[in-house]
Order: sequence, then C-alpha cells, then structure tokens
Amino acid sequence: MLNKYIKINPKVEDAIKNKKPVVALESTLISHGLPYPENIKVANESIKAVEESGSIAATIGIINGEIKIGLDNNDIDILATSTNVQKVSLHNIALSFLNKQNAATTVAATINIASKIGISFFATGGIGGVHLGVEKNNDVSADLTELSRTRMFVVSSGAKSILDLEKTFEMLETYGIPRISFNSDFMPGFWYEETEFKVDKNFKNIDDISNYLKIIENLKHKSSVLIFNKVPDSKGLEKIQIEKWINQSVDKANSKNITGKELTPFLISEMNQLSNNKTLEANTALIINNALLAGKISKEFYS
Ligand code: PSU
Ligand code: MN
Repeated sequence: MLNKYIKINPKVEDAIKNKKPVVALESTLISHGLPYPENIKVANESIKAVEESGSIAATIGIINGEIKIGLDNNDIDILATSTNVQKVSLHNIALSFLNKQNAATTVAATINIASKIGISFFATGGIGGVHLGVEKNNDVSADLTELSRTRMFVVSSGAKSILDLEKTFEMLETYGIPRISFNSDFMPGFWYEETEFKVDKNFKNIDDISNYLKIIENLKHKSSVLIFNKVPDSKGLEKIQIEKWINQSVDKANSKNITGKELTPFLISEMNQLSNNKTLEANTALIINNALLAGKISKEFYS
C-alpha cells in the first residue's frame, strides 16, 4: 500500500506486483460525463472489455475520502447515482480526503494515481484540452499538464469535440506528448471519426504499438503517449452536424455563465439533448471500444 489514502483491490495489487497487464479506468465519465443509467452500463462494460482482452481492469475513484483502485459494483453505483460527487483533478483532490467525500477522478487525477502505483495503461473516452475561446476564458484542462509530466499509455478517441482541437493538438506537441493512432492517419474528433490533424504515426496492428511503447519505456520518456482510436464505424457522427450543435451548446453555456469544471459536463449533456442522444450512443460505444484496445495492447506489452 502506497499510503493510507489508497486502497488497492488485491487482484489488481497482485497483477501489478507480478507484472501482469493492468488497465486503469477513470470515474469522472461515470459521474459527470454520462447520464444514469448509461453510466453504470458503460462502467461495467468497460471493465468487461478489458477483462475479455486478458488484462485486469482497475477503475479508480474516491469513496468516503479514500482512493480506491478497482471500484466494485457498489462503489460504481455510488458514483453513478449520488448527487454530491465531486469532480477531482489535481488542484482539489486532497480536499476530498480532508472532507471524506465521494469523488470521481478526471484523466489528470487518474493517471497521476495510476502511475504512482505502477500501472502503465489507461483508457478513457476523450481527454480534456484547450477550450474554445481560450483567449478570453483561459480554460485549458489540467489533463494536458498531467499528460506532459506522467508517463502513461493512454487510449482515447482524441480530445472531446467541444474543445479547440487544433490548439489542443498543437499543445500536445509542445508538451512532447507522442500522438499515435490505431488505423487512422488523423487524430479522431471524439464523436466523429477524423479531424484534419495528422498523427505522428498510424499503427496498423497491436504488436507494432507494443514494440513502440517499449522504446518509449526504454527511453524513460517523461510524458504520456496518446494512442488514438476512432469511434466505432456505425456510431460515428458527421463533423458538420457536430459543429453546429457545438455552436449552439457553447452559446447557451455563455448565456448561462457556465465556466470552470462545470463547463465540460454541461456541454456534453447539451449535445446529448440536441442530438437526440446520438452523441451519447457514440460516446458509450467509443469508451468501451477504447477499454478493449487498451486491454489488448497491455496484454501484448506484458507477454
Ligand atoms: N471522456 C468522456 N467523458 C468525460 C471525460 C472523458 O468520454 O466526461 C472527462 C474526463 O474525466 C476528463 C474530463 O478528464 O472529462 C475533462 O474535464 P475538464 O475539461 O473540466 O478538464
Ligand atoms: Mn477547465
């Protein structure tokens, strides 16, 4: 045990000790990213997907002021249904210990904790990044800072489409974060398959990704590596349509003065309403698909 605030599920602890494949999963998408009951379904199916690939899943969250590595059904229910779950990044994580709160960890907080206990792989839907209108609102997700200083192999469908994807993509390069993808030449656009931003390398199979990650490990590269995986075919939406809905959602957020950590959950939920839950279906499918890919790469990496 790392310290008194961290409780590791014995199966996960054994796997880390014995260098077996483990994939960390975050919990903010359960509490703030998806509505009930889809959130519970996605949390459980992501765990199942990781396990089907032969890796061990470790969903991370904070229950009653304690970090739990490997949330059980009961913990997931708490984060999925309680109304007072905090969304924690690095600036506010310690407060949830102090106040003995239930809290969900963002990408930033999850990879920080996972790397401290020796986990190397992580899957999510879309990372945070540079927000639209950054010139005025100065809103840049702490996910980027944490990705720049923590080595984690991160599978995602790019950054969430509600962000300024061009600035986010550039910022990743600035921070020395490799941007590779599985079967695409471009960074995905989260709810849509492709942006116009060309990745550093398009890998066509899992073996090659694993070999590449071993080089990164040997180099003791300091940052994370982003492994992009686009939304499954049948669930991807049109970029033009998504952009129209985003403009409407952003206007509404501005008129209601929604900022800071409330902004991302607000925009996602607006998009779900405007799209008649088409964005929700895409989001659900891509999260589970990313968990599966992370499981497969991790399995290969440790074999
Ligand atoms: N991926 C999803 N849905 C989400 C998130 C990721 O499909 O809700 C969460 C992650 O936890 C990420 C957070 O860290 O959104 C970003 O929030 P912010 O923009 O406030 O940093
Ligand atoms: Mn923010």
